[in-house]
Amino acid sequence: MKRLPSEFAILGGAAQFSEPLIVGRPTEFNRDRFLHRVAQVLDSGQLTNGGPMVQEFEGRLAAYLGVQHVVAVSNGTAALQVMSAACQLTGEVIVPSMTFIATPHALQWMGLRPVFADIDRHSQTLNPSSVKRCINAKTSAILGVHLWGNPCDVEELQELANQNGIDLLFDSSHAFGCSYGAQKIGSLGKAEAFSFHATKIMQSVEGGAVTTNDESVAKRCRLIRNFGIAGLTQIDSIGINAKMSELSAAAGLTSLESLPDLIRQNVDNLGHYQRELDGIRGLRVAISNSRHSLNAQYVVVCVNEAEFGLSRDAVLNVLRAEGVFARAYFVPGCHNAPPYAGNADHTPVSLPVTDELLDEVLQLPTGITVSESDIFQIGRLLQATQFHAGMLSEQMRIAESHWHPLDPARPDIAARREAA
Ligand code: T4K
Repeated sequence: MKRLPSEFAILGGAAQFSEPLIVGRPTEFNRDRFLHRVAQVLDSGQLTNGGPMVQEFEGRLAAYLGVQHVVAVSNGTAALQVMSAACQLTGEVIVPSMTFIATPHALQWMGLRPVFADIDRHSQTLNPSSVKRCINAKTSAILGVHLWGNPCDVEELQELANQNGIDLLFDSSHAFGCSYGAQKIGSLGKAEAFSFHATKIMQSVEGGAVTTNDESVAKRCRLIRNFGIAGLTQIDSIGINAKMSELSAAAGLTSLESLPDLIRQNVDNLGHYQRELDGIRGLRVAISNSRHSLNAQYVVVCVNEAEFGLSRDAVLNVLRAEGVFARAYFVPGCHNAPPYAGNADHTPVSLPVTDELLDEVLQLPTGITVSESDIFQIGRLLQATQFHAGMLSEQMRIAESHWHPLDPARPDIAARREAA
C-alpha cells in the first residue's frame, strides 16, 4: 500500500508492476494445436480462397453461436462493410458514438452516413428513444453495438425497425460468447458482424465474420467477400477482397477451443475487481443486466471525479505509471472525430449520456495473464489513489510526470514509433 504521495510512480516512486498489465494483450491459445494446424495448411497447399480450414471454422462458429450462416472475413471492419453491402443499405444508418471508430468509419467508407444516437447509462448501448428521434425517410438501418459485450435492447430496437421498415443489424465485435437472455449473440436482428482481432477474446490474429439466419444475406456476403465472383468465368456483383486466410482460420479454430477457459477466467476476474473496488468512493464497476451472460473481456470502471477527487484521465496516468496500462476507450468519441465532428448531419440529437461516459470510463486489464493477486494490488492502488487524491492532484500539477519504462504512450517511445 502506498502510504505517501511521493511513493506513487507518477511522482517518482517505484512502479508497482515492473512487468506491465495490458488491456488488449492477445490471449494465449494452445501452441501445439495451432502449429499442427499450420502444418496441415502448408501441407495442403491451399493457403486462402475458401480452403478447408475456413470452412471448418465457419461450421464450428455456426454450431457454437446457434446460427445458420457464418461468413468468415479478413477483419471486423470488413465484416461491417460486407454486411452493409449484403443488406443493400442506403442513406443513413443509426449508430452509437460510444464505439470503436471502425463502426462509423466502415459505413462512411461505403458511402453511407453514420448518424449518432445516444446510449443508455446502464448498458452503454443504444437508447431506443434517442434512436427514434434520429429516424427519417433516409434511414435504412439501425446498427447497434453490444458494447463491452452488453447486449443492446434488442426487443425495443427490433420494434422500432419493424415500425419503420428498416433493418436491425449489430456490431458484435465485443460480444463473442455473450448471450441475450438464453440466446447467443450472433443470431439477432438481420445480421451481426464480429471482429476476431488479436486483442479480442476470440481471435484469429486478424479476422471477422458476418452471421445471419437470412440465406440471401449470407449468399450475398459470400459473393461480396470474393470480388463478386460466382464461378470460374462468372461474376455476379460488385465485390471486394475480404477473404479470411487459412492461417487465420487455423488460429481462430484454436482460439475457439480455449474460449470456455478464457470466459471463466474473465468472469472470475470481474468478480475479484468488484470485490476489491467495492467501497472506493467515486469508483463503480459497470456491469450489465444479470439476465445476460457476458464474456467479461472488458472490465469497465466509471470514475466520478467529484467523489473520487481526481479526473478519469488523472487516474489513468497514475495507473499507467505503476505499470497498469488501463485504457480510456473510446475517447474522444466518434462524433468528436473527423470527419463527423461539428456536422449536424451526423449528430442530429444531443448525446448527453455519451458525453458524460466519455469523461468517466476506463478499462482495466483482465484475461488469463491477470491474477487475483494482481487485482488485489490494483484495488489497493486505487484505494490509496483515492485516499491521497487531494495531495496527488496538487503534486501532479507541480511535478514532472514519471512514466513507466515500458509505456508505449511515453513521449520518447511514441516518437520513435512514429519515426520508424
Ligand atoms: N467494432 C468494434 C466495436 C470494435 O471494437 C472493433 C475493433 C471493430 C469494430 C473493428 O474490428 P477490426 O477491423 O479491428 O477487426 C484495438 C484493436 O485494434 C481493435 O481491433 C479493437 N476493436 C479496439 C477496441 O482495440 P487499439 O488501438 O486499442 O490497439 P493497440 O494497438 O493499442 O493494442 C491494444 C494493446 O494490446 C496495446 O497495449 C498493445 C497490446 N497488443 C496489441 C496487439 C495487436 C499486444 O500486446 N499484442 C498485439 O499483437 O485497437
